[in-house]
Amino acid sequence: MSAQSAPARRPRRLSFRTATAAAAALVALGALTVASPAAAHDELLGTSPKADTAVAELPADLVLTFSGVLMDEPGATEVVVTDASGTDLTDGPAVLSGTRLTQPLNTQAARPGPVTVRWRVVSSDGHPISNEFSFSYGDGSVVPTASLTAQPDPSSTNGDSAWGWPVAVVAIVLVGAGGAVVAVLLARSRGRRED
Ligand SMILES: [Cu+2]
Repeated sequence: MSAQSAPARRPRRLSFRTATAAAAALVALGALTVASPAAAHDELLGTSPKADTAVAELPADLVLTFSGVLMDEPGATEVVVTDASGTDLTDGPAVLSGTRLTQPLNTQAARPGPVTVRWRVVSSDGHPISNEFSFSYGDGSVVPTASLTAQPDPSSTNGDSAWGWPVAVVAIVLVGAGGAVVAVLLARSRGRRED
């Protein structure tokens, strides 16, 4: 190693350290983003009527069952039930009892066909979770729910919310990118030591 080249390398070594720290931070952030929601949030275990099914009559109560005892605070729970024309089918506020959320329905207002349910609750860990599903009643055909996370899905590790999967994908990309940066930087520093 010549004396002339040493000063020129100092700033490069500093930026290498900074880049390594940034890459490590990305990896840690990605891992946290993947791990925390899946570990802590409650999940919607089932609904009555079931998602993506057809029922003969609209029941007087819509029931959502969760994996944990939901937080019962003013404004924490919201259930919006509409028919194909957008008519509100709820009959008063949803009633929360432990893990069960019951939403009375106005059976007179609904027209046969698809019914869309949008729900938002506060999980037992204090985090809001939300999603939507649909079913149909009468002679209406079943409209499959775009997001299938409202029902238990063995292939899913995160049934918390509609944006759970995009977040997981971004996190995985971040982890991959961070790992690649670390690998490139390690390879470069190894090459530098050899010269
Ligand atoms: Cu949580």
